[in-house]
Amino acid sequence: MKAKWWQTAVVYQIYPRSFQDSNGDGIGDLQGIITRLDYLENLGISAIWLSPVYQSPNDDNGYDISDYQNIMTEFGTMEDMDELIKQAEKRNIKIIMDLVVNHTSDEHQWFIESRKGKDNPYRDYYIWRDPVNGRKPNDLRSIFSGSAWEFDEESGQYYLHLFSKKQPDLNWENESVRQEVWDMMNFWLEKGVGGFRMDVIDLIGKIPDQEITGNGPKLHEYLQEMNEKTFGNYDVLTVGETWGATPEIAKLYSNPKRKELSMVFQFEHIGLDQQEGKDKWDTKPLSVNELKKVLSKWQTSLGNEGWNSLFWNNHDLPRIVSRWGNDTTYHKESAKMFAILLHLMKGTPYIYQGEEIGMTNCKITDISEVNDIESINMYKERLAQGYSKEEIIDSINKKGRDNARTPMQWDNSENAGFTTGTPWLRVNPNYKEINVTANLADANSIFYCYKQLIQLRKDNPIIVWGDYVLVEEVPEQVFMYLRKFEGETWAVVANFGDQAVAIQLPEFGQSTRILIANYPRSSVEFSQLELKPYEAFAVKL
Ligand code: TEU
Ligand code: CA
Repeated sequence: MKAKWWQTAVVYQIYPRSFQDSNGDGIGDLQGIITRLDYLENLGISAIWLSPVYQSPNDDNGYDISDYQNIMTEFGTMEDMDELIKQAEKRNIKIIMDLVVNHTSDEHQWFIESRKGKDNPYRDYYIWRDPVNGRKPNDLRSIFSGSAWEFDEESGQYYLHLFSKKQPDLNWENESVRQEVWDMMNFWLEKGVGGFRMDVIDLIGKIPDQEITGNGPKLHEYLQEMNEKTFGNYDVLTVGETWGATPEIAKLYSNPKRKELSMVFQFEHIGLDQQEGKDKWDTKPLSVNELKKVLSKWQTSLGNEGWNSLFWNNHDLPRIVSRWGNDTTYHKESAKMFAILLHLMKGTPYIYQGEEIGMTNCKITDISEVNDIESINMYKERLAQGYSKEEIIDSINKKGRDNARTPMQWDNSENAGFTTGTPWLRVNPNYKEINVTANLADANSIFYCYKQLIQLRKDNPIIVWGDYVLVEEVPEQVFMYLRKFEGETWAVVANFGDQAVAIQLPEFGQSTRILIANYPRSSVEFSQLELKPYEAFAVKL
């Protein structure tokens, strides 16, 4: 079958605020990104997912948009954006925009109008409700702590915000809202963008009066309308952020016959260290068996009715090498183990800025060091609930989003080469050892492991199309799977732990056709195979 370009692509996510500052104000910007396109071309990626760069008061660092068709002043101008699209295109790199249309900023013109009064033509662009018995309409909670209802004195009504108070939810039942979104999306498509990542798109079908938020009854109707009215006529990548997706739901979004999206981000694997029914802050140890089961389920459930995305990291998640790897003794080995394990699976891989050089979490000791509204709101809420400051700071160090947002570490000069000014968020002190320059100078670096994996995907259809089979007769900490395609079989083996482990699988024989490995290895003898801590490799059987 003819592959879609995004089925063989690897996507790189840039959080612009933290990627590269070009004018010394301590904030990353578009011109800074342009200066780093050669680096990304060298890595071999085919597309950049750009976190929001639109006008925003930055209550949620750009995920609160006040003008979808103008560039955030701190990031540059629309001319810079046009130049980025063009310069990327020259390097065969597409720009995927971040579409945040579940909500806007409260400083968007639509909301400024809407809150003027009940008879304003924009009133119905948002979700306003009367008090019930003098109280908020119902118990819907904001993901950023507290109630999802904010009282507006002016009109005596509440408005809905599933995120911060400055992020009022749009009313998707209103076809004028949908038309505004289509017009805005077509503005960007006509500029030649390569697609959209769709922020919390599973929420746009919400029915607030029934306290339904994700996967509402009209969600897929809206997405089919969106496809037909905007990107359906373009060869673009669309990926929905759908926290609650199961494989069955993922098929609804990504079955090509349904003309909705290319794929979704599901989060089942990345939530495995969260206690059942609790918040992200309430963690438990990861079970490697659970991880094997969940990832294998996703690898084998979609068939040709959908397409997987593959990721460990993004701007909302702690850095995987700190979260589930070993960012000390086995830093390089475990970072490469995650890369090898994920990039040889079926689906489109996403690399989050800094992942390719093994950037780690960055501990804080006091809430004053924290930028992220989600962490700050949780801190206040849990302090009021009686949690100790130590427990809360520990939660933030484990799962806080700032871990992913410390500036990109380019070299060992001051501020890691990110800025000549004062960085908006602290630079991780380990930049002296962990940085791009050091990686490029070391043939055995994490960077070259990612570069090799990206090239393997380009050269070997088995990675894109091969059937996936989990190998179960191995110790719990060993994650081993096969890929099979047109008579060829690859085995991918990963020791997901800091202890050496032996496996005996004589039926797999032996091979010297090592495709990639994170320790020196010239052959594999499966009848007696000793794996070093975090050892990972792929071999042709
Ligand atoms: O995130 C959706 C979302 O729910 C996350 O905030 C997640 O629940 C939380 O961070 C736990 O890690 C998207 C964007 O990726 C995020 O950056 C925005 O803050 C959010 O939507 C609102 O736009
Ligand atoms: Ca700047």
